[in-house]
Amino acid sequence: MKIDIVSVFPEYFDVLNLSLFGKAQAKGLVEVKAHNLRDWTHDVHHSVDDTPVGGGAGMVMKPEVWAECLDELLGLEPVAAAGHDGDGNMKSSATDRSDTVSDDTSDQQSIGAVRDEVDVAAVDIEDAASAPQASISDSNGRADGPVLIFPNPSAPLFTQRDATELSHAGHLLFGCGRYEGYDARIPDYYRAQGVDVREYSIGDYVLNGGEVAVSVMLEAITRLLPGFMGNAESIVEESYTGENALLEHRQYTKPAEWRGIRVPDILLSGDHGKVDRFRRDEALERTNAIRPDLIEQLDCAALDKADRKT
Ligand code: 6GU
Repeated sequence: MKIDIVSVFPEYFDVLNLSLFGKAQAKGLVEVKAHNLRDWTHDVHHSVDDTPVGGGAGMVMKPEVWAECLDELLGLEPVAAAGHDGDGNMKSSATDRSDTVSDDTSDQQSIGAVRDEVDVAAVDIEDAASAPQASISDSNGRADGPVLIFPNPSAPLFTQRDATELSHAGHLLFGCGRYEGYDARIPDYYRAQGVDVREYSIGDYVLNGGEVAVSVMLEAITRLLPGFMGNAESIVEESYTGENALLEHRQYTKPAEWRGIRVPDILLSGDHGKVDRFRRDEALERTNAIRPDLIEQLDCAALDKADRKT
């Protein structure tokens, strides 16, 4: 799986060289590269943001810089090509447009030229709210097309279902927003180009930027890759997986009694049927108490006869 991450703090992802993720890279399971968005700027200040149109607090990430970066990483033809080489120097091309190298960022200069050519799809909010957002269309392995993912606190929740689906992709490209977010035309534009674009929130709280959210999604996705984890079974049995997503039962190890607290006797009985039943009951009870929303989503057909009594 090829993974590109774009951020104004690419060093944040240095931790990916450690631990399980580092081993997965060494094994060739994943190939990760964190890019600095500012490498695609052309102005002396390397600016990536501007004030919100319509007013309001904070800054919004500019579409032009993102577009040059994403066009390149997605392997799309550059539209308004003011290129650059690896040293950040300008590389002139026949299609250079003076406005892309200017520090001036008036509204008319945004992606007007691009917008004229592309019928930006109207995004249906109802559709966006109902997961999955799209489908990675392959039956038995990697999909070819890249998936472009933007963390966004105002987007649908990222779930285990999304992690599972994305673990089948061949190329993931994460775009980390900072400040108050990114220009909404960026995802719209790439969707209109036929790119599989996802926007996800990781929970109902506010973070300063997309970096932490991307780390969370990346770990949830890559640990599902065959060979990533030592023990494949530990993946199957966990919470939120499978048709029947319940919180997991509680776990104990030896000794049977510790500081006066005993492990439940049934777990010591050696009767696997009883142990399974005990664990299943506990999973149902705990889910009902802690996450009743998960019980509501349960498929009734997935409950067995014994479950109905509890
Ligand atoms: Cl994806 N981004 C930010 N900035 N904050 C968040 C989030 C994402 N998900 C929850 N909070």
